Amino acid sequence: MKALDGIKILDFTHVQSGPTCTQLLAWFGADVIKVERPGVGDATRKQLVDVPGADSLYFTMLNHNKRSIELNSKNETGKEILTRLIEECDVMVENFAPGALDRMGFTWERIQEINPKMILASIKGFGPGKYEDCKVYENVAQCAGGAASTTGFLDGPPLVTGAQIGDSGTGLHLALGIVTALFHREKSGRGQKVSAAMQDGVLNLTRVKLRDQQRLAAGPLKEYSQYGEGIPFGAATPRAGNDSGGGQPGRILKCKGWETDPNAYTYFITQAAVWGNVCDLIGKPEWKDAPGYATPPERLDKLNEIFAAVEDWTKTKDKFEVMAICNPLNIPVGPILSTKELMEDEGLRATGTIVDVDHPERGRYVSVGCPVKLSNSPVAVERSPLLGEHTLEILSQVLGYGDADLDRVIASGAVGTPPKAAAE
Ligand code: CAO
Repeated sequence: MKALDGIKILDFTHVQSGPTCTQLLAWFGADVIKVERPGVGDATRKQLVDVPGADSLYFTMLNHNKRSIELNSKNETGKEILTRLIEECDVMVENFAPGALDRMGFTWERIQEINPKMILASIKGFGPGKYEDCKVYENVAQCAGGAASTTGFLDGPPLVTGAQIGDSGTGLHLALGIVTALFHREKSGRGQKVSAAMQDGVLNLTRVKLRDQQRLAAGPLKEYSQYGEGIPFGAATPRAGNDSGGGQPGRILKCKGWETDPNAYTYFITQAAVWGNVCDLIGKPEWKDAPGYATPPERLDKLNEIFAAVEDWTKTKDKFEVMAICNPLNIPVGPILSTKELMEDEGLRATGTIVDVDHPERGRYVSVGCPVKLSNSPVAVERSPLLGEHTLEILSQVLGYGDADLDRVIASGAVGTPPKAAAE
């Protein structure tokens, strides 16, 4: 039995943010019924296509373990089916542009009338306020949520990160909101509305930079490289390159092979507790007790000099040798791993964090599996559904439609052309 066995999710999500959330719930055992526009489906099915005629990796990697029903929610019979699905399901998840659900006729008030126990979970770009009507994609959220202004180097423009903190990050936040609302429903007997705005999700993940914004009032941020370089601070938290965001100084440093390999780098943290080990390792034992070097505050204006000396050492080793040597000395380091190296990592495959998935249209592909492991609810990653693959199954098994109902529904055009009709 899986943790969320018995929970039915009406999945009205598309693109990345919402599907990330419902994929997690599916991995934890919920029955996720993905509603897609007949003949079209989630736009990502046909975005960034690498195998002609097959669902894209963008779609397959975000929609594992779900069932797909084609349903035109603007058609009268489609609305009837959607109403029945709302009656049967526990949670409805959507990330339409603001107002789209209302325009379909399914306001929060209407949904509560249909099923008072329903949890309606929504992702929007912004929360209530001046931007609430805006459509938002990943990088807009990274920019509006504070991440971009604090990412990059001091002398360069703001940067977005490859980690999809706006989409997948908000999906994670929403998943937590949903299971919390399910837990609350056990006691209250009622559903509720769960909202997660992408700007809020990014800001939550950028909170240490708001910490630094307020610390500026007390003087320069001494752990930032620019302090040691004598560059004055401005009104807002500056971009800090690869400086550590915490209290232990760290940088990305070159390793052996950096001239030709763009990922021959390591992250290196000069944690105060192992300063002596760092000094011995890099051939600077005299720094252990030297005035100006012995304590963390004294070292703050010398971080460039110190990391240059550490880099002289890391450049003599490859990034895995750095890891092998530093770990026994309790020095926190991390190799810069490429996507190729991660895909081939045997350890990640052993834990199910990287998985191979077979797909009837595209063959075998690699995906990220569930990053959260529950000891009593193991995850088996199953391929994403083809468009409308489960339309008839859902109508008959979940909604109890008989043959006459199915004929009527198919004739109405509300569910596209499921296999039964296609065969006739
Ligand atoms: N049957 C009938 N109509 C359907 C349907 C279905 N099964 N599914 C969707 N539609 C309709 C919607 O009702 C909407 O119609 P109206 O505009 O007439 O009300 C229309 O399809 C388009 O929906 P949309 O506006 O959500 O889609 P879009 O491609 O124009 O915008 C996006 C996409 C992501 C910018 C927008 O949905 C959005 O801002 N979502 C919230 C934030 C978010 O999640 N962003 C992250 C996306 S991942 O990077």
